[in-house]
Amino acid sequence: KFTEQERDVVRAVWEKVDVDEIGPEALIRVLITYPWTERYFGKFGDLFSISAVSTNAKLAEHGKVVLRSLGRAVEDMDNIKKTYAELSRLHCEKIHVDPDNFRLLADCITITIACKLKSTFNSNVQATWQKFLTAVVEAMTSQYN
Ligand code: ZNH
Repeated sequence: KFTEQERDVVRAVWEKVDVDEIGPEALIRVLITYPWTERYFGKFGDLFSISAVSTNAKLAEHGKVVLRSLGRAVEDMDNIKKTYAELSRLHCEKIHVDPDNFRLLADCITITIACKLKSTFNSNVQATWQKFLTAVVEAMTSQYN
């Protein structure tokens, strides 16, 4: 499904990603841009104002968890669906996340990474990275029925 060249591109992007920085930033962008996503994070406390969002430690920690989990897909690009089968079930059955949100998060991750990598994130890199994240989104959606 992925060519050797595409794998190299994805790995090169991932090497430049600081999970502890990009994770919280991307998740905060989701909440700011799509405010209804706050409903999933009620137990993290008050996220209502942007300043509260950007200083919420639990939310930041969760952003790291989500992004770290993306590393598993980078490591095994042939088995992305299998890698996320259990997580997909968890989001469907326990957390009840509307799967449309996976695409929104993926886009916010791409924006956050692009803003960091600047010119390194050229059209070719963007297209390959997007293809990779689309596979992740599909895998996260795979156990919904
Ligand atoms: Zn999620 C959880 C991943 C998306 C919401 N997540 C989680 C976890 C992980 C993840 C790893 C942990 C689990 C355990 O613990 O076991 N996610 C993920 C991924 C993705 C996601 C990979 C894509 C790509 N999520 C998401 C979204 C949302 C969410 C979109 C919404 C909006 N998650 C969530 C929640 C949770 C999770 C709410 C739970 C948290 C707590 O509780 O802590």
